Amino acid sequence: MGCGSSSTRRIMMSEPDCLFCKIIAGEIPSEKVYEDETTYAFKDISPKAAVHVLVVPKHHYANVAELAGADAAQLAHMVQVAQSLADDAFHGAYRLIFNTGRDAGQSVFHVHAHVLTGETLDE
Ligand code: IU
Repeated sequence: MGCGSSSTRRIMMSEPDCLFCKIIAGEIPSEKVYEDETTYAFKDISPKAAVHVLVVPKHHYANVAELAGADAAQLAHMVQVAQSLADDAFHGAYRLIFNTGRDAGQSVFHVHAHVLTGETLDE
């Protein structure tokens, strides 16, 4: 399968024990809010804002640094998806978070952007 957001074609890789790979494959249910060839977005099961969506590349990368090194266009596309979601939810205002590493709060090691929007956020 090609990667529409990248100038190079990339095989979508999934990890057999990865929770988000299973969600993307439909093996575990999720509340999908957006999907295209390379990217999947769904509601976080434990929302920290009125709208809390996780934007995830279909290809498995462990964290944002790994993604940025391998496919910067995919990372830019995820930002565009986040922007579009926030345009619809809250006049384009949102917080974008990539927890990276267990000590920073990362619990799922398939890179995901937390998009917090839908209400005025505390500083
Ligand atoms: P973290 O940055 O790796 O901690 O984010 C993982 C998120 O995945 C966290 O906010 C969870 O609430 C969320 N999540 C989910 O949406 N669905 C699930 O089945 C599981 C976790 I497990």
